[in-house]
Amino acid sequence: MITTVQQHILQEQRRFPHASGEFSWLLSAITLATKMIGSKVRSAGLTDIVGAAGDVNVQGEVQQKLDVYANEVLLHCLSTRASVGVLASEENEHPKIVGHASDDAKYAVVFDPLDGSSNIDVNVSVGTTFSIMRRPDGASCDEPERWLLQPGTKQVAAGYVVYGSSTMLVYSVGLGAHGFTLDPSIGAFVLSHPNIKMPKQGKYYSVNEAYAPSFPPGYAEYLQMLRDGQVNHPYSSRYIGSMVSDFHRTILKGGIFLYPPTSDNPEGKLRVLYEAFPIAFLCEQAGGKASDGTNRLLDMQPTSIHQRTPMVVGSQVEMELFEKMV
Ligand code: AHM
Ligand code: MG
Repeated sequence: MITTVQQHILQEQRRFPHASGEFSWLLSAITLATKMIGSKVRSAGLTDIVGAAGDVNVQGEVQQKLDVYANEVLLHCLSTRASVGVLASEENEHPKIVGHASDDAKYAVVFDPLDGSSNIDVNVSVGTTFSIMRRPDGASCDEPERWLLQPGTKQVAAGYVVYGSSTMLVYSVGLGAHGFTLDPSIGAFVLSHPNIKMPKQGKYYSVNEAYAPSFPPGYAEYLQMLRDGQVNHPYSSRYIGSMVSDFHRTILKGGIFLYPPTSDNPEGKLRVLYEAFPIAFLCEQAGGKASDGTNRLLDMQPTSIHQRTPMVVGSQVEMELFEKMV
């Protein structure tokens, strides 16, 4: 028997006594949009869509870069859901207050429409990340910051889609992390990885080692210990440079992914709201741990929409050693 993501969301919703169904309707906007994005990503080499936004193609049409397309699709699909009042994207400086944001809109959605998009030109996997927050009591439509700037523990749902050798969606509403693989023959995300549990320990660490000289104290020694086999076995490294793909491997195989502060990015590179929070949420839901380098990442109280943070996520064994050493 197959379970589609739509069925799965409805089943999860039944566990909440007052569920109205509008939340599953909201999530269906994300599955629709990501299927549209996935389809464009699949044909990226064929359709002139690779390259800089604003270039004019042979038909004289202005080309749209894939990340611009992905952003527009998500904004459009989510704007049609009456439960959504505020949208924020990596691609837009300011949040969008949705036109019909009547007084009953309940949710804010934040996303990175196409993370790792510099990898598209060379046919490497990219992804979409998203997080959903509930509107705080009394927050009006013209104060979107109040909707958005909440600690990661307040996420009501989060997830990512990885456009890899297959397209996969991993999401959580706080009842475990579940993975779905897009079956292109029927156009549906089908449950393939129920209740993902990250192994307690993995074999790989994942970090951009070119920046190692500027990592804060402790990081170099920590990575050395992993390499030396001082933690049960010697580690190998894997770094795609596409966070969703690097994390997807980590959640399935265990290990650790780090984006520490560096001299170029002293606050880290990844964005709190739509990159770090959803990944940290899924990591914890799968039994792993997530840190901002010092504290539990999900406890962070963001102060601006595009704020960055150092990020370290992974399996229990690696994370506990990290907390001790760094
Ligand atoms: P982007 O949102 O501009 O695509 O940047 C985020 C990406 C992540 O996917 C990845 O983990 C990181 O940048 C890689 O950065 P670096 O090249 O500095 O290692
Ligand atoms: Mg990004």
